[in-house]
Amino acid sequence: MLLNQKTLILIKPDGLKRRLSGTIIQRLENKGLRLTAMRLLKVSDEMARKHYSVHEGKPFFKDLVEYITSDPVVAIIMEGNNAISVVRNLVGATDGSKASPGTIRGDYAISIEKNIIHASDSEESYNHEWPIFFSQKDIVAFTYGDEQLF
Ligand code: FUP
Repeated sequence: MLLNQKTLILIKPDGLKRRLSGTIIQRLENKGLRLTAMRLLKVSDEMARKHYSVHEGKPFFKDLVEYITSDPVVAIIMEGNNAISVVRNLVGATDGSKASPGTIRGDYAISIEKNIIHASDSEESYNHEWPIFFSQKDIVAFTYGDEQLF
């Protein structure tokens, strides 16, 4: 069990523009995850290329960068037990048309490009991703009033 593990979440432009930010944050909070940092921002070309650097050279890289920079995103760090795998399971498969019902993508996405949300897939990814969107001073330590219930 990885206690208080952090993960980087992006509500992508399609999620934001479809007014799904509140729903997505609610689903993650309901699971027992804690908000640790959050901001609304327009991703620059440089940030996008860095964030998706593992996909550089792949056929979809250009479209991916164009898409994530097209409109704002909500960038979030959430924290909790095994947060990286917990959030990946809640997010569902990459292709919304194949993601299981009950997952965020399964419930709200029907394509692979516009799939609503990004979430770190490993500690290595998290360590690469979070400094693109946040600095140390953005990380806020607090506890909800009901944490002993989770
Ligand atoms: P995920 O970790 O589920 O977000 O998916 P990946 O890291 O494999 O891919 C990152 C993003 O690239 C996806 F959210 C959507 C996009 N993508 C495509 O557009 N086409 C593909 O074949 C694979 C990924």
